[in-house]
Amino acid sequence: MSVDHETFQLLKQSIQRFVRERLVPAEDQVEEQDEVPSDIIAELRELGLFGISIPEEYGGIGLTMAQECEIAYELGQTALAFRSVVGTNIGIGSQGILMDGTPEQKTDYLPRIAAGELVVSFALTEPDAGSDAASLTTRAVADGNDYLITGTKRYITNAPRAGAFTLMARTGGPGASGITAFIVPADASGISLGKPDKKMGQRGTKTCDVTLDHVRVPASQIIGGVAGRGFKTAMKVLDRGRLHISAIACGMAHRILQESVAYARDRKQFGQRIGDFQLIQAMLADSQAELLAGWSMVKEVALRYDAKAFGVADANVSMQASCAKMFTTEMVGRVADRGVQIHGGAGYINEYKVERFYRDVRLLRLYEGTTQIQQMVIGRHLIDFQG
Ligand code: COS
Repeated sequence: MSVDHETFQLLKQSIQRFVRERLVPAEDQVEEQDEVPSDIIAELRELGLFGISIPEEYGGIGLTMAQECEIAYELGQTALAFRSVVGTNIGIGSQGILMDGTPEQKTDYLPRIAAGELVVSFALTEPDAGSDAASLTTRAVADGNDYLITGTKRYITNAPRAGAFTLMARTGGPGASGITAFIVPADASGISLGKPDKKMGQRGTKTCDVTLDHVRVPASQIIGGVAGRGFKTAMKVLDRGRLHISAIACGMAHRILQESVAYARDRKQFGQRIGDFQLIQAMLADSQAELLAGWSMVKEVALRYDAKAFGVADANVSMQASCAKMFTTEMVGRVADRGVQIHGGAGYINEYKVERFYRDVRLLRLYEGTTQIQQMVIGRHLIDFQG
């Protein structure tokens, strides 16, 4: 699955133009209204952005991971709420179905997901199961040919927009092997949504609790049709998601650096541009070098990901995806911090973009696995596998 170089360049240029001409000018509106306007969501759909990672045979664009990261880099250069609208369809919501779903599940769901007709969310996290995902307690109990699912899922991105959830629930005993992945329609009886979460940043993104009370789903909704494989599906999805987030982090670092350079050229103190002071240049240089390091890492790991059979677990690539996620999300935190510092007091004022980007990027170090979880994945790999 890949798109030829020329077609890809045209797609990338159209996304670059869309980000610059349509999304960047709408950032203030999203920040003020805490909502991505519906006409922009329609345009994201027309551009095919919901389906970039889904193969052409299912109606998507079928980008490789390396290509997807380049698009994510572009989308990272504006308020992260726009990316979030399409993010679960591109990544964590759809990929479990694509990697491990039955042929029927793929033909039934993927074309609608790719078209953006169906928004799909990933429901793994629970009130008492965050980093320790294998301890989740949402229960799916067999009842004839169905399962009855009961439990609460927390911080579920796009839940208020979702038409379906790829949801991990326990069908067996404790630990990872007792977990099964289901596709659960959002309108199933017994599902209720919590109040929208009030977050530190990323205004316009939609997250909330999803509570399931004896939600009946047929056994045919088990991803791949086999119980007990859900944890591995979730981990493979997260490996991929972590690379996508790494590319977003680099795109955002690029934008913050641009904002910082523009301010440093414009702002005058002590009779000259602050950008002419070496202490300001040092901060800009550190950010530029770290961005280049992070982006080089993401591109390299994405190529290695593509070199493996799609969806097949590879401990080495998982470890490298964690390296990329850890480095780039910490990197953008430092870039944002320097961005605020370069802006001085103005950097603490909401009308300057760096103030909100500083809040927005804080989440990147938390979701799809905290930095400490990435360290654990890397550390364990070195101790257990490295020759
Ligand atoms: N790909 C495929 N399989 C994987 C895998 C991966 N990346 N990582 C682990 N597995 C498999 C293991 O091989 C193991 O299989 P076996 O029992 O057959 O050996 C099984 O899954 C359990 O793995 P492990 O013992 O490593 O599980 P742990 O409970 O120790 O958890 C971590 C591993 C901590 C890495 C996992 O829980 C995790 O990623 N937590 C963070 C969750 C997260 O990112 N949440 C964000 C919410 S979504 S926005």
